Amino acid sequence: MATRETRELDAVVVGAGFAGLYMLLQLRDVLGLEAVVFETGDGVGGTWFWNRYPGARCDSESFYYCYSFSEELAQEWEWSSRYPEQPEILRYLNHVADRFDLRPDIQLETRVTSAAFQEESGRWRVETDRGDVVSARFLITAVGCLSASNVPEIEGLESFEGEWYHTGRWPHEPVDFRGKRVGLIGTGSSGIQAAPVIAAEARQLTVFQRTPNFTVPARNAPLDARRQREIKEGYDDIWRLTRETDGGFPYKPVERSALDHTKEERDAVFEELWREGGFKFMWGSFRDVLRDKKANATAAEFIREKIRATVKDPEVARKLLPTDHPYGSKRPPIDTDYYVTFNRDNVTLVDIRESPIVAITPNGVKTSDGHHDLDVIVFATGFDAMTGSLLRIDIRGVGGETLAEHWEAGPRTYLGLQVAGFPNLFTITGPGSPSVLVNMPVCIEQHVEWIADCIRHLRASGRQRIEASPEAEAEWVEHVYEASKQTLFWEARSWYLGANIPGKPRVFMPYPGGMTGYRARCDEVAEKGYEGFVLGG
Ligand code: N01
Repeated sequence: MATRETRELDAVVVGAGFAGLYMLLQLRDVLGLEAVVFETGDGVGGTWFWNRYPGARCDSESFYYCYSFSEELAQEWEWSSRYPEQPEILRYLNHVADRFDLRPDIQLETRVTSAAFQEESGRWRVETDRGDVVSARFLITAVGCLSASNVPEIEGLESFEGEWYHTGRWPHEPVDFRGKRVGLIGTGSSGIQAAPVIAAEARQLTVFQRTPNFTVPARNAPLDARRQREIKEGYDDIWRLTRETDGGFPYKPVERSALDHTKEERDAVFEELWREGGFKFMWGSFRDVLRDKKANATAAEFIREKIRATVKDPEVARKLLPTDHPYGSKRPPIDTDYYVTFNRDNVTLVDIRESPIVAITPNGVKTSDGHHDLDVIVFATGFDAMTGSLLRIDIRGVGGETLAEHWEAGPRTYLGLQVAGFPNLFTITGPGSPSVLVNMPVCIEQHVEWIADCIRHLRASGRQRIEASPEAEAEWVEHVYEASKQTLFWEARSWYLGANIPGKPRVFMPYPGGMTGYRARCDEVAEKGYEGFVLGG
């Protein structure tokens, strides 16, 4: 394990979530390197360690929201339900850490504070808040795309006399809402999962909504023995499909266009998928829902009709109707009983576009048209996505340039894997990679394996250094921008664009060109001797 003296290692991995655990396994057990993982939390699990809020569960289905690299692991692990709750996913990741004996090389409760590239040695000097100083050839970030939680600066928060929490930094001890008046700020995926669960327990729930969201029912259910068997027997097919599809989902892409069908025909398709539940509504309905405004409008209107039909009070229903962005241009949530929650007597919806939050007071939230008395405030206000978790580490590359300086006008990477001027730094699911637009474990495994192959290649060819060229980086940044222009993503103020963080540059951060093309491009780059990278040493 790491000590407080300077250690010489082959690699440092930052973060022990899905990405960090598998990266360690590849580095240590496949490549035979000496590596350490530094993890801030006092347990492994990353996102699934921190996001313990009520109702937190995966909104991808369990049978493909997991690792595929070990068939034995897949065969022996049994998911209880279609969408497992956060504790079950955390148990899975702990099982992985134990099963592959990863813990001896993971140092918990340790935040990496700085990493500086040493030009003379070609190594990274990494420091932590526990006083560790490590020298490593490779620095690999596995910090997660949605890890730097965003608590908005609202005047008076420090004066609030009740309890307040952020969904992404939820306490380990249960939070007791019984008999309490709870304010929930934010209606993204987290808020939409949390609202029904809090409403069922609290005396009163007040939901402060800035942007109404489109959400589709999850239809969670236990996995019965027959389904368990199908999943295990289907291992090869499932994972082949996830590698062949743009979203990393094991569903064959649909060919039909929403515009070639009558409203009745379209609605029949949407209705069937609404009943089935989950992301398939988006991927498996019509091929152009996410690409064509008119096609998108048909799905959006179908969901709005569902809201009108579900929510009894027409004024509340009106407030819940999303009208200012296309469906899917913000990351679409999946819910369990979200809209129906607004029929409860103990739930109030406050539209903070109509009556903005003015301040937090010692006993609640003051809006432009009144005061809401609260005992607890839950911020479901999201994250400084994709860049926040990297930029809070003081990372310095060649010539002492900081990553913050390099990314002043928005993140710049080559393939989302490397940054020009930061040799031997790899960013798993970094900005510029499909990452958050794709089933995460699929793109994590692709990155980890690509990075491991790259390091293997370097060692086999006697090289010690790899760095994205500024030209390749510039071309990739342009390519990501051009690909994003073909989509509807620019039509929303979303965290994909950094629009949720005041002052953050508006850059479309993930790569929207699809996982299959992206995977092929990464493979081609490697086959061509790491085209676009400069290899040295
Ligand atoms: O965060 P969000 P999230 N005042 O940014 C509002 C993943 N995830 O934690 O839309 C008032 O989506 C904000 O309003 P607006 C998933 O990728 C996965 O919910 O910006 N309100 C919005 O309503 C997801 O996309 C799972 O106008 C403010 C909300 O807060 C990502 O994490 C579960 C505000 C933030 O929504 C983030 O989701 C949960 C302010 N100052 C999350 N600032 C799975 O199940 C922000 N808001 C796998």
